[in-house]
Amino acid sequence: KGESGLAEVNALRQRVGILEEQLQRLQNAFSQYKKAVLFPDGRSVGEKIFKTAGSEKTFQDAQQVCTQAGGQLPSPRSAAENEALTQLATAQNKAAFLSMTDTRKEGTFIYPTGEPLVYSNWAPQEPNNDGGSENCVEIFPNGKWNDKACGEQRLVICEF
Ligand code: 289
Ligand code: CA
Repeated sequence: KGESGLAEVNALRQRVGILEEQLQRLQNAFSQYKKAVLFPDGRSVGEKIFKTAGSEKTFQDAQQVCTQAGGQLPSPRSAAENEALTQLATAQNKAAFLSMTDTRKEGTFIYPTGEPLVYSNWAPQEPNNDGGSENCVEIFPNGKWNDKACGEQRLVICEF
């Protein structure tokens, strides 16, 4: 009984050792893939990945591009996420659309889920609903936000 118990423990130790090696190999491969996928137009922040294809589209078309790719337009929920988007906009020297809109209720910006903003980084005097028709949000290369007409063409960045 005692001897067979020891044999079982040793067999389990060997299996754990093999699993640890396999996990290490997977971690190394994953880290390599992340670097390749993020170079040069992606950023990883927490569990989110932001990536731009470099093209400029209206809000509706940008939304379609992102959902088609299995992602969505970016919803920065923290300064760290906003900074990651800022780096992409700066690299392209272009303003990009964010996901949020105030179409349902003027002045109340919400995420596509309907949830109100948990973070914002408006430029001074914004949002101002200029001309009475600015229901979308752009992020400038300096990271500040402006409400903007959804029909304008802006850099497409998707969140995954
Ligand atoms: O059409 C008006 C926009 O281009 C922007 O013009 C000015 O920069 C500011 O009034 C902005 O708020 C506005 O979105
Ligand atoms: Ca504005």
